[in-house]
Amino acid sequence: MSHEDFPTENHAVVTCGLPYANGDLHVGHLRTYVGGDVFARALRKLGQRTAFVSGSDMHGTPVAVNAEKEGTDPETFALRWHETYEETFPRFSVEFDNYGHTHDETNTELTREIVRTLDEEGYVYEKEIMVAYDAEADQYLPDRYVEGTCPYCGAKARGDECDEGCQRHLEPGEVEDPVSIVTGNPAEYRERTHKFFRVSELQGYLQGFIDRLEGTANARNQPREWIEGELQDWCITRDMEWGIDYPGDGVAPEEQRNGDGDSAERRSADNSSGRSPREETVDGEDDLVLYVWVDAPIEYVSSTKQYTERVGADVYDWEAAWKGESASGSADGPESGGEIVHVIGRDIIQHHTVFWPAMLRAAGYNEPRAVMASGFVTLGGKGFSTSRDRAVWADEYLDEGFDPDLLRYYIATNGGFQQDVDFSWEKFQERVNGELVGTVGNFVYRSLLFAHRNYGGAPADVAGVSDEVRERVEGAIADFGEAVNDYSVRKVGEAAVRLAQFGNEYIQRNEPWKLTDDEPERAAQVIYDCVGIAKAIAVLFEPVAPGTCERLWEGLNEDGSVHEAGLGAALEPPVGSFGEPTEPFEKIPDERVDALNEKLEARVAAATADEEAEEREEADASADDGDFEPLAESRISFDEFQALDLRVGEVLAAEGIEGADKLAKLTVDIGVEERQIVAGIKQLHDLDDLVGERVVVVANLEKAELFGVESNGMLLAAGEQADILTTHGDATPGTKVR
Ligand code: B3M
Ligand code: ZN
Repeated sequence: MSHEDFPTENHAVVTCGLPYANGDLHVGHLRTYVGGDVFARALRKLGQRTAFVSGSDMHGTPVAVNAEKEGTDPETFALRWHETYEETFPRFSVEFDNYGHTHDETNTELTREIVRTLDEEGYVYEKEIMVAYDAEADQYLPDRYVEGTCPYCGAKARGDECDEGCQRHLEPGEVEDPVSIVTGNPAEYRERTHKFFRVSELQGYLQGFIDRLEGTANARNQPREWIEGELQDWCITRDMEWGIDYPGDGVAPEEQRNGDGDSAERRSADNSSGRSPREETVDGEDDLVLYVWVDAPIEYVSSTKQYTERVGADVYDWEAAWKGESASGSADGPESGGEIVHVIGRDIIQHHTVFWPAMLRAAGYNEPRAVMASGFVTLGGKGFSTSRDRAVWADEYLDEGFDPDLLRYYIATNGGFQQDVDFSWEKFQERVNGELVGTVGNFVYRSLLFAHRNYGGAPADVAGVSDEVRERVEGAIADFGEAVNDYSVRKVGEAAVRLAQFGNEYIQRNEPWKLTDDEPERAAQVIYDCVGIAKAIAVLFEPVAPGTCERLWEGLNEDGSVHEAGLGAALEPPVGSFGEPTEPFEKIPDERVDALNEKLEARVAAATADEEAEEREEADASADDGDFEPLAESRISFDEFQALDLRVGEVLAAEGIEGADKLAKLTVDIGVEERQIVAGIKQLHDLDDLVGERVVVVANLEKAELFGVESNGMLLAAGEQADILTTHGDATPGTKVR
């Protein structure tokens, strides 16, 4: 890539994180897809050759688990959701140039080819590891089949990701206290041979990469901690049936496709290696497929390839984007040709800034130029939850009959892209009625109506827009270009709204309605200027409100489609005559918002009640006698016990650690000194009440860093509810506990 400002001569490709084909889409999902769509449209407006691609993520445990719940096979299940997504995205004007899926032939073959290359280049090795296993269900428990505690931050975590805490990727075997989601039993461990990708070998490369990476600040900064620390190799196979088989040597691709093939490698696999009897009798083979995070990002490339296959390489060449040399000359690694921009949710930054660039590098592909990671959409400050129906659904929005452009505008411009946005219908209404109806709609409608009534369109015999207006439009074009180069979706939207604000002020200041009789030439100039501004708004606002802008464009009798118009069109003279305009946006009445609110509040209340009931059940279960951990088998000597330096402490201060659900930072007086201690108690205790409490501290525990905060010691606490140990007499801080 060039790192030159957009537009460049290179082929750009904008991708959106692939939705797992496992359930309905909600407004939280749409944030990323609308953001990606706005950005891709904006790049095209600048004249950048751009492909906008994505696809459905068909594999992995997120799909397998949900298919199993429904009693459907994963392929049928995932294909059904894939078809739904394919239909839903365009209804929000999210128009991918290609929308494929990870299970199709293009992606299966390309995945195999890339993995083979990694293998041939020496980036893959085999290792015996312990993987979670459920003896009762008689199956391995990869990824989401198991839940436990994150070893890094203590949050509740899934087998392969700390989704509620630090957002880290977890390797098989890393999650602590693993419990099977199939039976609820504690998982056992079994030894298995798996394939590993030597990410650690690319550490030096990745350090350079992260310095070059553009995009949102969260995506450029968060990975430093991972890339600069110890980089783990990455297990790229899983014990399951659903997925793409690890490619064997010399086996024709067709024989291994679709995760249910009968490859030579699999047939010769060691049958005594602890595979479940159930699986053996069903298909008599060793189920080892690629980890879903291998074939998923490869779909970005496959989808671009399918686009080229459809339109021809002269229109768009996928190889130029993903493998080609820079059009401006220099050809080496980072300087190579594509402008690859990944638009994702902030929970998958690590995959896109560590594993994926490592894979691309090792396989000889171009590296991403930018990663734009969106914040989440929340409800009442809490994350959406699909399973609890705490969400605003995509279909629900459409069923309300709202124009998709309203939601696009709201989620694209309400706060910076990386900020979390708390969804509310009032806020939605406020933005729609204020900026869309009040500013943009008002200006466009009143000027065009005046122009139509008095001149039948843009007044004739006007040489062009006035200098003042030309400068304003040029300024808006410059702001738009800067917004794209800042990766700011919000500022892209703001450029047009600001121009409309100016338009309102301009027409108000010049009062053309007072000029028509006495100063007809000035009146004509002002109205011509306003039509020019309206045309510029259609061009500049198209990325955010494509449907509305196309209608406006047609209303102005302009040629072709506003989607094809470049930024230069914003300065071209308007065609001239046009008919009676319509109002671009409609006001949302208060009653409408009240009804929507009522519905949403009831839903959030039900979700919260469910959650609380579940938490109580969990607490009761952990208090249950039958649930005690078995006593330790080995005994320790008194000397060994003495080695523990346990002290009485007094809590001087306690505060939550921002961004961490469970962690609190405590200042504890242990007599000899004050200690900063991080403890996983934030959700379980009222932190203010802890101040002044006596506690017991392990004073000689190695220092640790949790969520970037140093912890110098540990509090003793009992059980899941972190019942904090204290003293009952007058032992002063610093007293040793024996
Ligand atoms: N399918 C969805 C997620 O984790 C996952 C994205 C893949 S992008 C290559 O948000
Ligand atoms: Zn974590």
